[in-house]
Amino acid sequence: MSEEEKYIEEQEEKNYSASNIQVLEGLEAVRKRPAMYIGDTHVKGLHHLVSEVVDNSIDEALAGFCNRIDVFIGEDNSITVRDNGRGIPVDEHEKLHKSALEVVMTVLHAGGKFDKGSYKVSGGLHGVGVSCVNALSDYLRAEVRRGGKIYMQEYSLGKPTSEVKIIGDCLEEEHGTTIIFHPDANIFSTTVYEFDILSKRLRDLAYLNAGVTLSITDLRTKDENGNCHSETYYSETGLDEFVRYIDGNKEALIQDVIHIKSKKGDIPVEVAMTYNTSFNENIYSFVNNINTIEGGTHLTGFRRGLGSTLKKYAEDNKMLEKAKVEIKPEDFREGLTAIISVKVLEPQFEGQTKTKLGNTEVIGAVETSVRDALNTYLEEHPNQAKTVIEKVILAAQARHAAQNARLKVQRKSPLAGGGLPGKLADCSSKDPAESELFLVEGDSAQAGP
Ligand code: 0RA
Repeated sequence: MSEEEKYIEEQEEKNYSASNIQVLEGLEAVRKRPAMYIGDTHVKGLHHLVSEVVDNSIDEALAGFCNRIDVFIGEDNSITVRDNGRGIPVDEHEKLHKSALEVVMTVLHAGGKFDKGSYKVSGGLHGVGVSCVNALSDYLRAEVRRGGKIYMQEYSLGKPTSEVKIIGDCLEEEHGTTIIFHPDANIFSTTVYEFDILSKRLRDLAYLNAGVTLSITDLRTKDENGNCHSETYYSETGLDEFVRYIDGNKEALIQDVIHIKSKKGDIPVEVAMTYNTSFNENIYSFVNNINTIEGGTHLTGFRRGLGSTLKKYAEDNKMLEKAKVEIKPEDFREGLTAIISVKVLEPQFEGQTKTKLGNTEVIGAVETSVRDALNTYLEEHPNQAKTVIEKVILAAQARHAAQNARLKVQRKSPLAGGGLPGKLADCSSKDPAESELFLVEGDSAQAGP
């Protein structure tokens, strides 16, 4: 048995769960229990393979080495992801004595192994690296442009079918990685890619990573002019444009998108927010570019920062005296559209779909970032501040009116079975103006864009 096989066997005996794979593991484990690594083996898991590869390219962009990622859906439903990052290293791996390219492609490892200290998207949700995609593909080809040479290796079911070969020269300044893979029909219930699922993910990534161009081309389709269906996404300002995109043609309450960008400790926090005249709350949150649809500590921090800052501003400026109603946390969010994006080195994902951030240190990081930046904005924009506070008060008053109306109807309803006891009914119809102003911490989840 080789050193590597021994090591892998040792690790497998320890039976690591997907959440704490910190060490090398054989790709056989991925083929045995694919759902554990990519969520499921249906439409979602199939598309997740593309995300996994693209996320590696995004990591290169986050590290500052890549600004272009192109995706192609092939006629046979193969996927090509091409980036202009540094290119996967091809030199010999210290311990395993083979090309680093082969190690990256054939050994399962958690993110951050090579580049400790960077915010690896691929260390995120199911982030088990591109080797996982390799394990679940009946064919994969990796091409690397680096140092004036083009390197290539091919694989099937995660195993190399060729050496790492030099297949040509490129310009010295050219660099990048191209991964071509075809999903294994023995694993997936469908191997047909949907353009819209992939394009939506790439669009989100463009907004979340300002300055990176992402494109998708569907080589299966041709229009009457012989052109393939293709979309290119690029955002100059990132989250600001994301918020404007989400609001579409809703009527703006304030013209500005408030942009908050700071770093608390080692947690970069970015928020963009605005208000429209609707009654809906629209908050999307991301951790390491992953849409946390169940919310979590970053969302809690945002709500606290927003609520406490607006409340204090309104109190300090004596704007609440005429409100005569209690204001609840959700009143601060009526008509709000916001994107919260944080980067966390070791994210803990919890919840039913593992899309709820659990790291408690993130609450304070987001809360103080939001409080500081929002305070500055309110001080500098008194007119907008007044408009927002007035909307908050209106939301509270409307909520009270609706509640009172509901109670009235319920008391009159024969279904109430003789109605509520007189005392309780009296109590609940008490003038809301007499009740105290208070803040309750809400904890409802959010939906994806
Ligand atoms: C390991 C180490 C480095 C980069 C990558 C992997 C890498 C992986 C992928 C997958 C798709 N595109 C990629 N680009 C880069 C660090 C590179 C270095 O230190 O030179």
